[in-house]
Amino acid sequence: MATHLRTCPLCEATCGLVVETEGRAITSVRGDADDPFSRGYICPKAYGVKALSDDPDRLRAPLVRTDAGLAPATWDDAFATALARLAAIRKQHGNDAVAIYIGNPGAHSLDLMLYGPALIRALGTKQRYSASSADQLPKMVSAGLMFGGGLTIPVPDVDRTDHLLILGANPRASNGSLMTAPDIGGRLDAIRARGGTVIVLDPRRSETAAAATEHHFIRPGTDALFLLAIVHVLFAEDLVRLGAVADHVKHLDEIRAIAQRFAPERVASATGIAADTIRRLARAHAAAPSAACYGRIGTTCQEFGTLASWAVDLVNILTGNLDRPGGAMFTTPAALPGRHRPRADVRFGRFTSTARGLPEMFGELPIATLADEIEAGTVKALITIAGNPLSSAPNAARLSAAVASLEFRLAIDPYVNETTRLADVILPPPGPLERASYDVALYQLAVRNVAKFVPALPPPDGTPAEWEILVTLAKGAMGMGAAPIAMADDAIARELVKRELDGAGLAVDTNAALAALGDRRGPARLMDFLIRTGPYGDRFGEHPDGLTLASLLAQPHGVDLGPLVPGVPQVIRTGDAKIDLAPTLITDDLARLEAAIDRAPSLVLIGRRHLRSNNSWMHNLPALVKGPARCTLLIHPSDAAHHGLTSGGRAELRGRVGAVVAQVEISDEMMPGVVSLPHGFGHDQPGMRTAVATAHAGVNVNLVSDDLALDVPSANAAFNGVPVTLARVDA
Ligand SMILES: Nc1nc2c(c(=O)[nH]1)N[C@H]1C(S)=C(S)[C@@H](COP(=O)(O)OP(=O)(O)OC[C@H]3O[C@@H](n4cnc5c(=O)[nH]c(N)nc54)[C@H](O)[C@@H]3O)O[C@H]1N2
Ligand SMILES: Nc1nc2c(c(=O)[nH]1)N[C@H]1C(S)=C(S)[C@@H](COP(=O)(O)OP(=O)(O)OC[C@H]3O[C@@H](n4cnc5c(=O)[nH]c(N)nc54)[C@H](O)[C@@H]3O)O[C@H]1N2
Ligand code: SF4
Ligand SMILES: [Mo]
Repeated sequence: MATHLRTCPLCEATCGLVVETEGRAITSVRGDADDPFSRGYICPKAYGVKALSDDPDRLRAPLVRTDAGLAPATWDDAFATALARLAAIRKQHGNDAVAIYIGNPGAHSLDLMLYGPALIRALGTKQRYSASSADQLPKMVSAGLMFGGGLTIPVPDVDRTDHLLILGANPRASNGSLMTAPDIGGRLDAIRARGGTVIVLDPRRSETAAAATEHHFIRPGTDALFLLAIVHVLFAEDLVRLGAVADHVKHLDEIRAIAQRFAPERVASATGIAADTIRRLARAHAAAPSAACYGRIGTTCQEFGTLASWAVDLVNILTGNLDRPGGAMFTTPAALPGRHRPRADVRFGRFTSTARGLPEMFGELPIATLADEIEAGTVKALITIAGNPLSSAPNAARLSAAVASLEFRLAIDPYVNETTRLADVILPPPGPLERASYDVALYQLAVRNVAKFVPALPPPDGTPAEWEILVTLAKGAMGMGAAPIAMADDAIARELVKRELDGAGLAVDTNAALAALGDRRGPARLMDFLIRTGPYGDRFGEHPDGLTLASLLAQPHGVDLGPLVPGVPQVIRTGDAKIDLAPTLITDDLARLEAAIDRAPSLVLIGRRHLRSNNSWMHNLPALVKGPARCTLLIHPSDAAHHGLTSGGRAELRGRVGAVVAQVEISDEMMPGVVSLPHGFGHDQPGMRTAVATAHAGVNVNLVSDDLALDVPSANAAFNGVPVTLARVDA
């Protein structure tokens, strides 16, 4: 029997877990009361760690396609097949014929964060995709242009704020996103308990809205209009105060001029929010001792995602709340790759997609155009890692047909799901404890500065760790298949160290740093380096009491490095160190927003999340799918009556690209004119090996979401606000 202190990898909250094992079996999972960040909190999904470990459908060995379908194979054979097929395709069609897609768990996996880039570099392909362009890309674009870094995203300082304005987020179900905050429900309760205010704008009275001080229905896709009207009032009533960042912003006059166009009266009917309510909310935000504005999926996965993401931060900046306690603040993460690179303006479009000419952003193309690239013949093979794009991408039917037509498909994934059922080779990562963890990405977005490293348990004999899978593929793709993994890992470590030392101002050089990292290998060595060169690090002896991996290992519950601290101008990475209030790529999109003011689709579709679910991949865990069906079409009673629908009955939901038949659930928590269907369902595709999920299949909402409905500046998928029609389906 053994006890392990872990970090839950199942959402962005990074809760500390105490996991007990007997042999390889997990016997219990509970919250770690001594984790300084989560203080014992866990949600029901934490038990998913045990369920995942136990799941008989989770792959323990590779599968390779034979005439009889996917069949078990040895690791050597699976790697050999994958590398030979990829090599042949790259030789015949060039590197760009192989596309790679990294899904959401990539952001939660240290192995993938640190070694995914090595595989991408080895493949040398421009056809790079990820779940980012079906998620937070609009926020990355606005943060990149305003603050100089795609993840230089201000985080609401929830523990100290007096006033929190939430748009399009439901942290009481999602446990928070782009805001790492274990027990976010408790933290929101605390705002109200100390006399503060929580205001939610959402087309659904979500769990978060229901527990807020105030909730207002807002028409999907109109957040930018609402927020610009707030900005209008701030200028009109002389409430603009830049506070601490006053000397660090540019283009304030442009914003004043833009705001004039968005009087509350002009946007009231489009947003569904009365002009006097908008004025009152603007005044309250400006008057609060501290206030934060926060937007999430409802503001990014929509037609005006970049404008809405930008406007969220305009409100933070113009009310003096950026970079002040209780406002929206930047983190000071302990470990952050790329932190010492020189200031430079973010640039997009270094290359474009071949079919639609969409620009590269942060090195990637938008997932909504992958089907175009396959149909155009540019892409012949697809590697998916920790992703299920045939479930999660818009116009899933078209993408499925395109992926089925490819010459070769490789997946790194523990399940045979909607996407991997089509794969030619599937390489499964080991179990949830058999990986190291340090949340490099999520701690950059945490509401406190924290650090916690968890070592990996060794996988069963003969089973590679996920980073070893990636390194094996990377060295094979570089024609160095015979080189030992250790040698390739040394080369990867040397490259990272060399790159990161450039500009770090440390006395140590690459060789000395590598020598000081000793005999650690894999993610542990890279993390030791990143922690030591970070702001709390020992800087290889310059600050002997500073953090190292060894000192983190000695504090296995994690380390609290304190509340967020002001960071402007150092954190601003734009070329001139100024915050750009009016980037042209964003303001150029205002004409499209204004053209939409008078448009009034009669019925639109939005998404939602359930506490016990996680995108498409935790529906095979019995404890989490128990209870009433989750994949229901929520509809307001008046809309249900209009379409002759009854609760428990069925309705055909149709958009431009397709239709699904969903179970109806009538509820006045919906705004009239808006229906909600969650994503990540439809687990009844032929060839899937997910017995529990298939028994709770639901339908895939992305058969209805439109791959042409994009947020134009970012080309991110607009899942929310899809125009739809409804028809009753009789049994
Ligand atoms: N209509 C609609 N569509 C949406 C959304 C929406 O709100 N509405 N949300 C979008 C958002 S925000 C996101 S993030 C995407 C998610 O889209 P994806 O990332 O494409 O899909 P997931 O369902 O997260 O699938 C994750 C996959 O990773 C596998 N996996 C889990 N852990 C690991 C691991 O450690 N290693 C490896 N190799 N694999 C692992 C799982 O088995 C699963 O197959 O969906 C998007 N799609
Ligand atoms: N339990 C659970 N937790 C999760 C996930 C999960 O699937 N399940 N997924 C994880 C992932 S990948 C992500 S990205 C995060 C997402 O985290 P959140 O963004 O907090 O997640 P959602 O619950 O989708 O909340 C989005 C809200 O936006 C509303 N909305 C839709 N359209 C609009 C609009 O146009 N304007 C406004 N103002 N609101 C709108 C919806 O009604 C919904 O309440 O959650 C993560 N955590
Ligand atoms: S809130 Fe997220 S990190 Fe915490 S236990 Fe639940 S799933 Fe895990
Ligand atoms: Mo996401």
